[in-house]
Amino acid sequence: MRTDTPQTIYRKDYTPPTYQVETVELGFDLDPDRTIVASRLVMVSNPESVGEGIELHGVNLQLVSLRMNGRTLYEGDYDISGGILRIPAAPDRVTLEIETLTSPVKNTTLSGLYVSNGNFFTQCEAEGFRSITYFPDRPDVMAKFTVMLRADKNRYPVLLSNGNLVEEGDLDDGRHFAKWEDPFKKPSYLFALVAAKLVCQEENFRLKDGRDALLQVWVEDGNLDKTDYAMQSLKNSIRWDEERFGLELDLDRFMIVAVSDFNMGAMENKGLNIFNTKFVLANPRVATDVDYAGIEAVVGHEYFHNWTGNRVTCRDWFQLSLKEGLTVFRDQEFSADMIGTDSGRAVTRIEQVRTLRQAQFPEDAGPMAHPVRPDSFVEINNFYTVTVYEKGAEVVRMYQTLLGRDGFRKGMDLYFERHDEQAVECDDFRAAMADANGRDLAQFERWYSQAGTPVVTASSRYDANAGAFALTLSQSCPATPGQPDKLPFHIPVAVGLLGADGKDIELTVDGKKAGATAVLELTEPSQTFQFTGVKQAPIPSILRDFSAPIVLDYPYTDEQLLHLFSHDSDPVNRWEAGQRLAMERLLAMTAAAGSGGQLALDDTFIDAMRKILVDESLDPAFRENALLLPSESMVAEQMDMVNPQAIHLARQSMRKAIGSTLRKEFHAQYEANQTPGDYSPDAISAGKRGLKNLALAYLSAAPDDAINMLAQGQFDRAGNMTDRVAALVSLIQSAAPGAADALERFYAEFDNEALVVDKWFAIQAAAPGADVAAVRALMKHPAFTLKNPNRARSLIFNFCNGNPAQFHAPDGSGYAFWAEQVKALDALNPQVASRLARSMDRWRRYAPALQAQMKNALEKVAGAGKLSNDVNEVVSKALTN
Ligand code: B3K
Ligand code: ZN
Repeated sequence: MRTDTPQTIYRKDYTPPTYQVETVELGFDLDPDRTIVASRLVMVSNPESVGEGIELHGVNLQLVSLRMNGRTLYEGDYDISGGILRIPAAPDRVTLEIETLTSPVKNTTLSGLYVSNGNFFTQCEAEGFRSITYFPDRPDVMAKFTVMLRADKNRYPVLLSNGNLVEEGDLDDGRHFAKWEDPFKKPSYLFALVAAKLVCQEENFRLKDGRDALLQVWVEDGNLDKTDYAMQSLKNSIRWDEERFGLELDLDRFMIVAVSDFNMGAMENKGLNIFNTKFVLANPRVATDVDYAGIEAVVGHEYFHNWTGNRVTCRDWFQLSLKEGLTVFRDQEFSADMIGTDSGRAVTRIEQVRTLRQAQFPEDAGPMAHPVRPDSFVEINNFYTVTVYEKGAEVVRMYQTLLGRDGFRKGMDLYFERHDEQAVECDDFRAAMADANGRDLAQFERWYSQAGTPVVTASSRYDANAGAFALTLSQSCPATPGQPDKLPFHIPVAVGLLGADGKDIELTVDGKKAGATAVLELTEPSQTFQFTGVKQAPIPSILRDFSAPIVLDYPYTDEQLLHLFSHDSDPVNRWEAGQRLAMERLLAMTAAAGSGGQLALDDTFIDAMRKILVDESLDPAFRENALLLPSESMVAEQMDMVNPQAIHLARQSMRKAIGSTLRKEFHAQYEANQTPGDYSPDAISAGKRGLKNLALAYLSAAPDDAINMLAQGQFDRAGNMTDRVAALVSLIQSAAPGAADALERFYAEFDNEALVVDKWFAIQAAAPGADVAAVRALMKHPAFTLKNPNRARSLIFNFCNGNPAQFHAPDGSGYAFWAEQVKALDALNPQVASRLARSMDRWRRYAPALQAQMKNALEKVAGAGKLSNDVNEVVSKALTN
């Protein structure tokens, strides 16, 4: 959204709305070029407000008429400026009737009311509703909505909105109508409508209280063979929320609608979730295991919002993590519970830790760093971040770690008891957790107010005579923009001690028995915890299950890490030990590669990998994760001066060394983890495929004819997309003779499946040989378009973020390309453009020659005229912070 001067909005400036809206009646006469929106608002002045007059938001609207209590208002009775319509003099109770005009087909931003494949959709969070009609478009204004939709019956046979369908019928001129009523009051960001030619899979589902709810998954004709998993995930989500949190579906009907043009994953509109097709459509032919897992997680996430977000919503957008952090935590727990086993849970936890390190830690250390509850923003859409979502989920998880599962549940119950149908703050959630458990969580507030990733430095002393082990934990947190100094956090640090036999030592901490794992509460800058009754020098396993989103610094020796890697009963720390061993070596090899030295890898490390690989007592999914090396961007995060090509060289040669040394073992695992028969996305089968395909990838790192044939055979015969894609990637990675042909065949086979075509672009964008010229050539392909976010992401984002060695080409061609694409996207869709703009966040850490060119590219974008607030905020923060 463009305004003349970008303004910073501050949390401290919050004031309550001057009026509340009791009821909204909306009438839509839908036409792609010219949609008329008639709105009737019953508003009452808010006794809690300090301001006066009525304030309605509106952008890009053509006002046709405005009436207050039956009387037409003329300019002078109201004024419109800076996206706000003000009526200075208004009685305490008013009825406003507003008519506006919009052109959905011209709306390329995919926010507000827009057209995709000829159908109408809306996206209102965060501030899209104001481009549909004038309204107090803020989450603390909650109203009851009634919606009348009118449209051509042939072109738009399906008319949907929030809540219950109360009436439908035919009109003159081939048009028809549907009237929807949402029984719950809601903020405008949860409004939605769909007018489209779609088909649905539907089912009645018995809720715990005995009611039947109608569940529907709506898709374009031809996609009904891909809706089963979304439907199953929806039913699982409903059941899970009943069982784990006692929360029931509060509507008679719950709809999911898939749309191919969508800015993010999905949207939790009340009773009418709108989804990116990527998170709905799946069958074994077109979707991978990762896609299936994504569908389960996102369907769950949006469904769980029905309580955490919709029934209890945010007072203002600074509180976004109140609903997002909590709902991510809930979807994480849901996915883990769906697997059901402890080791399965651990694998999901490892994946969460990887996301945090890969994306959130860099954000927390970069120019856009912000607290989980930000204090200011220019464009709120820029703050739907990994910090608000994933770090926010970690903050919620820490309550559960500190209070236990039952204590956490008590806190949730109290939260709903106090705040149902209210718009509240993060502090209210914390208060519910504290009060329900009689705990003081005052210091815990700093997780919401302080940005940056805390560093906990640990040191230990063992006194053999006294049988005492002392663990000293000291915390600090780096400065972040606007926050030079930090106060100590309240950090739960889960710790176990391993004996020489690899077993857990029963713990007594500060005089109290604590079992195998003690949760230490670090609240001071530095604290020492005394473990007694320790009969042998132990190896500490610190931060088990990744109990807090911090960086742990402990002077582990290689021997200790190898011991933990072989024995730790905590699977997350067992994995972590392997990651530390790998990272040390990657850094050393990168340094060697940078100075033209030898890239050697020690046998001890390879041997440790071998042991895990062949350990049949471990789940395949765990073994896959344990053998997966830290990504190139994770290595970059560990360096003060990043040399992307050296990192690439180091990581590739490490993969090659492991692949060739463990060739026999990888072959054996490849054979042992086949999944014959019908495809099933369950965690065990997916884990086997994961390990098998990891084996293939390692083998392909040191390829020969036999290995190329193995990949080719898998590509030719695979019965599912997971194996198909893995084989294709291996062929391309090893530059096998059949690679080009396989790519061509893959496209020919799936050119009708947009989500598979996205994969086809993505694989090529991330291929080691893909330089800017190759990406530019792919942009000329008839299937490429910047207008579809999935397609733009598949090629351009995957190149800029997923192919660092090429993106950071020494000649600066990657940066010039980035600048061009940010500008081109910005003219169409600022939200998508602004995400791409973030690729340059860490420019200050690159080697000087690269750094200068990155800065130059940033300045080029910043200096371009007519930039959106979205992109402007990101590039100017990158240049100043
Ligand atoms: N709440 C939406 C995200 C809206 C993003 C607006 N730029 C999806 C989700 O988190 O569930
Ligand atoms: Zn969400």
